[in-house]
Amino acid sequence: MRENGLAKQEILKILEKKLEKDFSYSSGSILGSMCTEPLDFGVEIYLKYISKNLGDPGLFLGTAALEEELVSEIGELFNEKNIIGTFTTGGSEANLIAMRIAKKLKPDITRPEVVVPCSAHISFDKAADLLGIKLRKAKLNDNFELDLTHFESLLNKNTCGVVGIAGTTSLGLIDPIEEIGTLVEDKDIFFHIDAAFGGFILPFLKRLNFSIPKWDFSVDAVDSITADPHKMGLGIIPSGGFFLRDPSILQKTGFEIPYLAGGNFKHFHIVGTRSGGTVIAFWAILKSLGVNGFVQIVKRCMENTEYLTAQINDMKGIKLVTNPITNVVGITTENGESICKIDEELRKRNWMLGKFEEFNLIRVVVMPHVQKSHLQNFVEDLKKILKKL
Ligand code: 0PR
Repeated sequence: MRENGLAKQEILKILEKKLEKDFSYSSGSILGSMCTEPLDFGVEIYLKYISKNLGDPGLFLGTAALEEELVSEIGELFNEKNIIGTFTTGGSEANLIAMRIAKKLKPDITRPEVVVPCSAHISFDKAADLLGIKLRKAKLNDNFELDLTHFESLLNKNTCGVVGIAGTTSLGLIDPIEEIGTLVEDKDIFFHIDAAFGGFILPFLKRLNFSIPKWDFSVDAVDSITADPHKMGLGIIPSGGFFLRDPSILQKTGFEIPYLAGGNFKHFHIVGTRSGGTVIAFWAILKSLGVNGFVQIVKRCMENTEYLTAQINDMKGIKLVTNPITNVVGITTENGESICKIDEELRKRNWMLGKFEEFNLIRVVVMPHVQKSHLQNFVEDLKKILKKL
């Protein structure tokens, strides 16, 4: 560390140079990310309230009340107004919280197991590792949908939780949540939905008359949901969300910090100090956009998704993995060859997509920052690459 500080201008100049290597959302090359540029107004609010700490809610009573208000607004969106919930660092922390609850509610199970589809996000592997839970992974069918019969066969006396995904990481698909619900009802098994990605797009797709199966608290067996502001919610990076139907679970399984200036309180969090600014910003984003604002954003994402899928359908050598039901497009080779070569060539041209080797697919996520002109350039490059191969 330097003895004397540097002038601000100088620091800014150095930073600009050092961060030149970063890709930017506005350039269009980030095509495989589930994050996006947060809404400008949200950024403004975040900067204004950046020092609020929800790790000590007794000191920030207004912010804590705002978080509750925001949770019940989201509850309405997810079809159950009287939920409780809290904001996290992202979907991974929210899923970890859900897995911990599933284990805690079943103290008599000495070797707890959770059943997840094999398309589940890596955060479930991390949570299982941290919590000493055995993860049982259910297979997918040839069409990449969950094999329910296999899922059911993995349930046993050690099962403390099951997970369904509303908006899978690789393809944006929705698991058969009602059917999983039927498998676990009357079994006293905790049922968690990972809608980290889908949470803030599915309700708006429904408004646009897309056919979206039930995935939220409207399914009676669903106990909790992960839904992330920093994905389709256009929230500050990082911000995730965890929502829970039964408030008594907080009393049964929450942590306590008895010594805080603001007083003792029950909470689910793995972290202590926690951003209030991201929560206030998301409150403001919902107020500013309203349902119709989100619907317009989602409509544009879907129009761009349709443009891309039509182009892929017209190309020789590659094909869609499935017909997208959200703004996630999976691309694979027509003849079953590895997709890696195409991915490599795309990267050389600065197109950054997600690559899922286990499913032999590359993923474009048509986020709000992706413009049609970006996709047109991408399609041109893709055609050139395919011609060369
Ligand atoms: N659940 C699902 C269904 C997810 O897709 C993700 C992350 C998570 C949970 C975990 O969320 P956090 O990353 O907030 O903890 N999905 C993205 C993915 O793995 C994360 C991501 C975001 C990756 C931006 C790259 C990127 O540029 O694809």
